Amino acid sequence: MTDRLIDRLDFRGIPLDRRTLAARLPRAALGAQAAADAVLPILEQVRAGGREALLDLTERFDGVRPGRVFAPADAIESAVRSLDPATRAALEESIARQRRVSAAQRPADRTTELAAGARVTDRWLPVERVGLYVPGGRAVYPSTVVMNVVPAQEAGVDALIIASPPGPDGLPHRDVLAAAGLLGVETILIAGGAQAVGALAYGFDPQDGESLEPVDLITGPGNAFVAAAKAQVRGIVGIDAVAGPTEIIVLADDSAHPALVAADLISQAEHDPQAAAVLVSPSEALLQAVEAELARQVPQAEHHDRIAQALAGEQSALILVDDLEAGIAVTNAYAGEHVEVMTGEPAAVATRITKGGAVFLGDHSPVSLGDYCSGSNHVLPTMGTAAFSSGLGVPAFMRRSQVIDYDREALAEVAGHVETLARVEGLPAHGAAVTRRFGGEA
Ligand code: HSO
Ligand code: ZN
Repeated sequence: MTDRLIDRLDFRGIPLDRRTLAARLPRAALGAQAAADAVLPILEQVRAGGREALLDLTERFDGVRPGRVFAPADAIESAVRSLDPATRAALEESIARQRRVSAAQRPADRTTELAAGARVTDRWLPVERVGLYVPGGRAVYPSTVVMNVVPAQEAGVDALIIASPPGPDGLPHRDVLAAAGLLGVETILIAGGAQAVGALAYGFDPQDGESLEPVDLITGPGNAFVAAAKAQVRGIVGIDAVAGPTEIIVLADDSAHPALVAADLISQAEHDPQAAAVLVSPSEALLQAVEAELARQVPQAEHHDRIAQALAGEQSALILVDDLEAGIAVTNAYAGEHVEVMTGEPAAVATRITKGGAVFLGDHSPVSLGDYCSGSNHVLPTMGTAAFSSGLGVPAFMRRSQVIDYDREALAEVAGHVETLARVEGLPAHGAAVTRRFGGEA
């Protein structure tokens, strides 16, 4: 940390290759090992001890021992009933927009006819059972319930289990219950942290009338322990991603409004002292104006301490580049969770932003719109993983399996090639399995 509000980095004149940029880009080294070590015994305790262990761990980490591990139906119903009308309307709008975009993502089965009687079909199937982690703690995220549940439903997932830690009343936050209720999710596991991830991955035997079948996939954001636990159970179950703190990178030129750029950087810094806020610009004047705006806006923000910490952290910076070309290269190398393009002709520039979890164009598409109500999903790849992965959406809740259907003539046509390749690989029984179908011995 420095005395500055936010670091200034000068990238003018440097080579823009991957290795140089990777070494210079502002990114915190997260101490994943400590969290990994901490979650191992917790996962083992849940695996071995089932429901009782889950209750013990909830008592230890959340300071409350719920009477049951699943939220009762009447608690969910009452949370929906007591939603204030504006919150309900906002959630319903968020759900409706998320549902329209999700429905459009449903992949279609596709059959390729390779020859007469030779067909391969790519068949998409939903994951059967999904556990959705919804964090508690510093912020309450009913919006995250929407972002996880809606694409899962549109994918056709059979069973959805939400896991979320209890507050002092022994239940997940009312707004989380209410969002689940609005979406028709009935199974809510009252558990957070690594213990919740363990319970979803391993399930538990019946005890006091409550049991859980293991899930196939766990999605949703969480703190370092949740992320470490997800990384640990990956392979036993699927996971969406190992999510890090939220990040925003803004690519802006002189045409950008400094007050808006600053407001957007602050909006994501508000999440977490570890959140990353990065601005890349070829305009020294813009960087200065944004810095002045930050100095003006941060003290006015309710969560100014957290925001100031996030901006002052090594993960945040204002970066000066030679020109827009260099700005695009730096932005792609960063591969941020959220990328805002605040330049002239943002749509044209954005076609060249090839690495970003979600890309927000121009003055009227702020990240906070995407967090709640754009129709896009806010569960997005962090820490540069946008280079090889996608945010949550319908495909994340589906699997593709291929169906192979050849008739006799079609098989005869390629039989010789199969036999040749089998011979080349020293696997003659492979060739024989084909030869036999035509009355031959291998
Ligand atoms: N910006 C967060 C999501 C969120 N924001 C939830 C508000 N609530 C990570 O994309
Ligand atoms: Zn946000």
